[in-house]
Amino acid sequence: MNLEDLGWSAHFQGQVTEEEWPETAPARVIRVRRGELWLQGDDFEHVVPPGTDSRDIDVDRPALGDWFLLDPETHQPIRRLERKSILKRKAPGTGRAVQLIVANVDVLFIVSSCNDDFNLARLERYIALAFDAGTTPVLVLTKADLCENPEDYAAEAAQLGQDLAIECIDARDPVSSAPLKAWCGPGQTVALLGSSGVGKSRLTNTLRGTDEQKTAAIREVDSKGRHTTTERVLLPLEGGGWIADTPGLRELQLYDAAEGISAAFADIEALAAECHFRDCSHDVEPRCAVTAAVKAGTLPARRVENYRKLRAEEALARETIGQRRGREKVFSKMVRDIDKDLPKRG
Ligand SMILES: Nc1nc2c(ncn2[C@@H]2O[C@H](COP(=O)(O)OP(=O)(O)OP(=O)(O)O)[C@@H](O)[C@H]2O)c(=O)[nH]1
Ligand SMILES: [Mg+2]
Ligand SMILES: [Zn+2]
Repeated sequence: MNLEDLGWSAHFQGQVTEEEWPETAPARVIRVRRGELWLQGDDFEHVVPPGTDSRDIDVDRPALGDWFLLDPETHQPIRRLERKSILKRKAPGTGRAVQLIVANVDVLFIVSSCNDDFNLARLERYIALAFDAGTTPVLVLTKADLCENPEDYAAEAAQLGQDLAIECIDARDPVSSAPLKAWCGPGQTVALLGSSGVGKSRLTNTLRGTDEQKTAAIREVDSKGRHTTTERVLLPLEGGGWIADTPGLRELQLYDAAEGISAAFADIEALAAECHFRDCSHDVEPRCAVTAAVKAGTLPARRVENYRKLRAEEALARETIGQRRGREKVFSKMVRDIDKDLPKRG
């Protein structure tokens, strides 16, 4: 396996000095299993045991897809290279923890099915997530074969962005899934995200021509998946790219994603620039270009509502991040002051 096939590029090479290069072996995290990091180098594999670092807010923790420089003899990690992109979300629950999903992804396949799973507001979250990470979103609508009108789903999804790539497929069928190969070229890293049961693992298998990833039929009563995939893994594609299969997400709460939200709602932000009031909330204000577009029927009210909701969530999260930083500052000053009071040693 050569490093380019693993996704190595000028972005990473540029972070390694000439002196350092002969003294290190680069390797990529291809599996995260109960805190263990499985590293793949050009001619070796190495497993790093779970770290003791339990800081839950730390975005510097290792993630699937990360690149490390290792000691060429012992294969111990020396340092992690700066990421090209990181897909992250607020960890489920009420805490403030961030969950890192996959690093160094080029293209995000946002997978949903042409059934009850399909939800525009949720798709908008995924699109914001993709843009925030600096990856290209592709909407993959599976189970087109089980649905009479897949084109209706595609047409609805087209509201979500003019240049958005949308593919309706039967994820079990290599011919139907073939258009997705355009994003899976040599050195490219593609990640799959979506609810449980939408066919992420099935599609992974189809694109790879294997049946390595376990899949399971969804529950008949409510079309919900069974959370079959339980670990994140990066798998090689035939054409030289890599694909990350991930466990289905029950919810997607954005984390520090203001830029992603702006990019996902670029149409609304362009209109907002025309509003009479600079701090217009596009609600009750007069001369609001956004509500005017809704009235004219050129912008769905649903979309504006979700935009406002995501922005409000973001504002709330931001406030607490700020408060937290404030607390940390006070705390570290306290520690310094305590230090000052201690008798000098030696
Ligand atoms: N008919 C049809 N079945 C599909 C399609 N995509 C997936 N399936 C089936 O749907 C079920 C769920 O697929 P999985 O690949 O396990 O779903 P997943 O997204 O990986 O689910 P989790 O691992 O739980 O997150 C399996 O029985 C698949 O064979 C499709 O496009 N058409
Ligand atoms: Mg799966
Ligand atoms: Zn307005």
